[in-house]
Amino acid sequence: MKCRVCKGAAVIDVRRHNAAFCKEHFVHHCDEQVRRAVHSHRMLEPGERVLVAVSGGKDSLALWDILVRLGYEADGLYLGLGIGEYSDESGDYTRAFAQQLGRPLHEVDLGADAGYTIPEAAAVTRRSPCGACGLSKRHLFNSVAIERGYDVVATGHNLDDEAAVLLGNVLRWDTGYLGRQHPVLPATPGFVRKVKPLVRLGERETAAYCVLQGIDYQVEECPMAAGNRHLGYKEVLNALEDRSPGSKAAFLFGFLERGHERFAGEAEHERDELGECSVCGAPTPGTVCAFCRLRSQVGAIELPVELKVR
Ligand code: Q46
Ligand code: ZN
Ligand code: ZN
Repeated sequence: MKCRVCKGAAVIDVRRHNAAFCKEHFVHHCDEQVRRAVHSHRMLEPGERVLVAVSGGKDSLALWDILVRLGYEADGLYLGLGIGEYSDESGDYTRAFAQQLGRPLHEVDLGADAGYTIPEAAAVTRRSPCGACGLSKRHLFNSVAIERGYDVVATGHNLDDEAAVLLGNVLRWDTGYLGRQHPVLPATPGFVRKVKPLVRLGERETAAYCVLQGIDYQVEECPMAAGNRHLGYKEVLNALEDRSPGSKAAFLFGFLERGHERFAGEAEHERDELGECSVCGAPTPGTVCAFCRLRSQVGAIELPVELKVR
């Protein structure tokens, strides 16, 4: 196996691109994929302050590393989810990497700062932990970015994640989600811009990137992910990709180029109908936002009597 660029010994092949790379040119390949994603979707402007949502896993640490090397002013935000040993270790990997990188890391601990952990929220609401987790992340990434003066939140969703989400949305023909599924969600009143600069890299590539760059990351999957629908979608897509390399990318990029626009109106319609949460002021379609409702359900805050009936 020879490097496509320098013909030296390759350390990894990327079947989707029908190419293999040595270490130096693989790192360059990853940089280029991020650069292309950022430019073609106008994710970031020079001089903007970027808040990278870091979990301690390969994707978010690779993203942070690449953005800093590409010259962006990118700081980290780590959310302690309170998922036992898994969260303790994830926090350790994240802090160690922030030190290595020499960039500021903001931390929010759900238990100490919001009054609940993910396992507690799942038990009280009797819903899936990922539901409570997803809504907490969406709320806090946004509110911390606004409070601390960041222009944009970047998350480590990669090609595999986005293709799996797309498959789920298509299987249900969820037109609202299809309208919102894009590597850039522009800023709207009460929301900073959200971007996914890793959409052009698969998870095998982000893992290899970390190993080659000496980035130690949390290899364990979240113990609460078991039974998560996306894992099933990923398996199906991996089977397809195995038979015909490139199908995952064709599925996702074809949608972004030719399908997304047709659903975008749905998402705008939903956004137009948002008011302000009467507890925290965040944009919400109801009177109290989902985050504050969750906090009241777990007993972390008391809602005013007139709001409880809803
Ligand atoms: S961290 Fe949270 Fe994931 Fe764990 S509880 Fe589910 S959503 S699986 S990315
Ligand atoms: Zn090379
Ligand atoms: Zn609220």
